[in-house]
Amino acid sequence: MWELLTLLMLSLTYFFWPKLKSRDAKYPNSLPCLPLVGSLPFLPRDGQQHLNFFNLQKKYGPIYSFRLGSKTTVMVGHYQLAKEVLIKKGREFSGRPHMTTLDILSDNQKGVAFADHGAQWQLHRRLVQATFTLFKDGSQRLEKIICQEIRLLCDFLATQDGQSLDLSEPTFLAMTNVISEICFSSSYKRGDPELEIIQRYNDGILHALSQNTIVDIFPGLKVFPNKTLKKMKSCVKIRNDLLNKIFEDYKKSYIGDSTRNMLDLLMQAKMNLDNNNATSNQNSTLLSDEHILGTISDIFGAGVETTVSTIQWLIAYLLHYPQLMKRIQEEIDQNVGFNRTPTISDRHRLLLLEAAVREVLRIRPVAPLLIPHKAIVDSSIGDLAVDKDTNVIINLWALHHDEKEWAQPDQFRPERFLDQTRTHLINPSMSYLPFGAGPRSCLGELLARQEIFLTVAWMLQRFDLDIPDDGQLPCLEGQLKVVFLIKAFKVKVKIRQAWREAQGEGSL
Ligand code: STR
Repeated sequence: MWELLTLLMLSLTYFFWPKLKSRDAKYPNSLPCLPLVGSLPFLPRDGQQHLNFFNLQKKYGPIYSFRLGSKTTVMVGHYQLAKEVLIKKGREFSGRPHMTTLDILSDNQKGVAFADHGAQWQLHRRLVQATFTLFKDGSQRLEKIICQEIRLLCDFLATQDGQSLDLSEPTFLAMTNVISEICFSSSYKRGDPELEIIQRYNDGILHALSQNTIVDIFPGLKVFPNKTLKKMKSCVKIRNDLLNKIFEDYKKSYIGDSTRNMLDLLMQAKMNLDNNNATSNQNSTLLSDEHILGTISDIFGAGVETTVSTIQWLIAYLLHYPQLMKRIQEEIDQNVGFNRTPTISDRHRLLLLEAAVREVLRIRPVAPLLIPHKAIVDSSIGDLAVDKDTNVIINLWALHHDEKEWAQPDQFRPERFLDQTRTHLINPSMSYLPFGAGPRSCLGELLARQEIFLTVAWMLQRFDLDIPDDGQLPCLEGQLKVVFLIKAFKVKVKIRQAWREAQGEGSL
């Protein structure tokens, strides 16, 4: 009996013990590991993930690893190593791991954000990039589309003069419309019931992703009922139904002769592939309806939640530092005045505002742990070996809060991004990658930077933003739901006296 049990234990240990690889290769420091469960018992469960992983650096150094189930994950928390992963060896680390929740969200790695390295990901990434070039200039100029939506947003805020409201709602409408113009050349009117559906499934998806479900660690467990997976599935279904309907309606009127938006580009690419590959069907499957939907839904999801969140964070910090808000308003008054609205070319003039945008992307990065990467070949980071199929997570939070790189990293100080004379923007540290870098870098960086800058510039030109009468300041702690979200808060919106006076005198 005992012999049998010992034999069983030994063979279990053999199968689940981290395999010892090549004898001389040095691997990253590892958290303790037990058979079967790996490092699970040694990983902190409470509190913010990115902070926990940052704290573990004190004990294990800037790069360390842990095992969950049968998967090894390497955590990287220093910019030199992070740049090696993202840029220098970007291709080698451009894979994406399968994760149960993300596989549901991406319909098994379709689309761009969560698709593994390969022909499909590359094609779709290129098509999204091509879409953004459609909006470079002319009547469809990105700036024009953004300003059109911000104008509506500000006109709405003017109707709320003196009231306290949650700005995320009207901002959500504006940003959804910008992305909807880019994807389908269409937009929503305030109050359209579809907006509420989008808002609800976005919240549901983000919530489900924040649950670190056990099935992502032990995928075998997904056969059992699980609340988070159920919620994810239902939200994804609602989203797919909604986007599919837009897609089907669009197809009915599509004649294939225009390229105005992302859906046009995707459908045209599909037709070209179909025509060229009459014999082999290989390539056109990369652009099946499901694949097209995958990419559209990634862009739709990524384009809204991220920007709305950053604008919210920036406004929250400005409420905490009213002096700074005043100075930004003075800068706008001096450089833009009241006879015209701010444009993207004002980024060279509104330095304090631009510095504040950069600082908020540092202190509250949109995705503090980016999206997990995966080594697609045997590789290395620094002088440490990393085997094929190892997951690699970049702790952007650690980079942005590195005390060696940032003086008092927990303080919001836009001046860091300005030179001594405050007349030039500078890059104070290399330890700063708010949009990632390399082959997986953010596709929407340009769009996001324009949206954030313009929205806040327009708002501050026209309104004073204040804490509501109950004196409640926004909480700056945040909650990691893939996107690092701020807790909802209200802002009192007042039309500026100077604006009123300028309006009275005519112009604009
Ligand atoms: C937000 C909620 C939603 O409805 C759909 C998506 C899919 C794309 C996700 C997006 C999410 C959150 C932000 C992500 C984006 C892809 C790239 C972006 C994760 C979950 C970032 O890396 C910040």
